[in-house]
Amino acid sequence: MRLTKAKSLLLLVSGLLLSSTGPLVAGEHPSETAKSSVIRMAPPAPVFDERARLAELANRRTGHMYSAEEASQVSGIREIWEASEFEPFLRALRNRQPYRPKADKILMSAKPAPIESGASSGFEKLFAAAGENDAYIYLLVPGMADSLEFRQEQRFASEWSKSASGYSIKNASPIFAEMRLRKSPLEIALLQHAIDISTEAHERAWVAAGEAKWEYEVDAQVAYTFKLRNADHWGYPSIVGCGTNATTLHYEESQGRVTPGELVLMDVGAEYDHYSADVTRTFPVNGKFSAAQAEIYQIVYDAQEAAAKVARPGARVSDVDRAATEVIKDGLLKLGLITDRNSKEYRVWFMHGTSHWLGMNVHDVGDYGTKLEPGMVFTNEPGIYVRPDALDNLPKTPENDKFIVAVRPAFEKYKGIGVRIEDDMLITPGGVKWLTEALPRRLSEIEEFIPRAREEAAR
Ligand SMILES: [Mn+2]
Repeated sequence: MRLTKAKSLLLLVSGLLLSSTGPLVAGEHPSETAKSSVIRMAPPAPVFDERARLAELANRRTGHMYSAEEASQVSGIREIWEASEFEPFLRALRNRQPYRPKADKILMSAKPAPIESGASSGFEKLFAAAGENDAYIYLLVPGMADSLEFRQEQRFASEWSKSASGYSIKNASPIFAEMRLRKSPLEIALLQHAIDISTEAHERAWVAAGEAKWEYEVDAQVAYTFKLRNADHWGYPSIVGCGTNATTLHYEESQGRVTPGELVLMDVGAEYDHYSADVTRTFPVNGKFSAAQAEIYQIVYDAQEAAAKVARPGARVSDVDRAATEVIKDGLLKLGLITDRNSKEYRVWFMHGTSHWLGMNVHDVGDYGTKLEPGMVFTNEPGIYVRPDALDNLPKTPENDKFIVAVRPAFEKYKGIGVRIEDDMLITPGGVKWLTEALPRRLSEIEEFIPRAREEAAR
């Protein structure tokens, strides 16, 4: 079966949507998938019925080159001109001159062309607003200066604001961010496929870690699986850290030893057709958690469970974060790694947030104050990191001296253990769906899976 994989480029500066498409053969599955295996092979890529895809595209601005009629239907905009009219149009606006292209440059219009003499030009209200400095031009202009991606728009905005035109530039990015927060069924299918590829990558890496001497050998299984399953790329640089390297949040070097008895923290996610997975597991090299490793692991696992319980329509990401954090605090207090659960002490061991939006970017756009709605996707990723230098790096204060003395015995016991578990969560009408549920997560499941998969690989 053949399918066109749409690659789209949106260019908003002209007010027109331009898109380019490239063909891709998909749907037919690589031969290796047919075999039954302990490792969960990614299922075939989603193939969309052409009519369903077009219907979908009528609702989402991706991939398809719109006809003027389709563009009008989607946007409600009833005036559509050739992009070449952009410059003369803006020049006229600046001079408060009504402007209308020649008939052959008008792709769609609600008005007759040209403007009849004596008739209203339709520009009176706009020019009046500009006269009051109350007219706006919307562009994608991110806050950061010198953006590579939006250089054209930024240049335009800076040129435009040099003259007192009465029109000010407004950033359209929040409008797009708002649209990207809620995923359609098609977007969710693509995201799920990125997650399925990532699941297979994790499982292959767990098998390889049994024989590997170096972290990059484990990492190589991830790169291999992404290629094997036709992922675009990784969604973000892979993190594969063994032992104390697991306590470094953005450890991307993969240059360390793989040592039996240690844990490996793997935060890897594929990107497929623009959608990125974001998945972390922490597993024992030899397949069996030590008692101390298991204690830390179980707290992080319980924190995830608590976070998932409060994730439902109407809740906020901050509620999810709070639920996970409370469990982490209780656990750290019990282990003796903090002395006061009502303080910020837990931040020494859990120094990042629990969640971020997920979609076309691994840290997707969107307002974190938004109430959760069906179709929103975010990560659930608590962690505990007992960095060997954590206590040395605390500012020298009397409070910290007391804290260090109090937690020293527990610190010595858990030193060098880093655990993060990260799953991708879709809000549904009834609560939440774990898009990453196929990848073993419970401690006993991981301990059961690893020897079985390694045995199969050895056969
Ligand atoms: Mn993440």
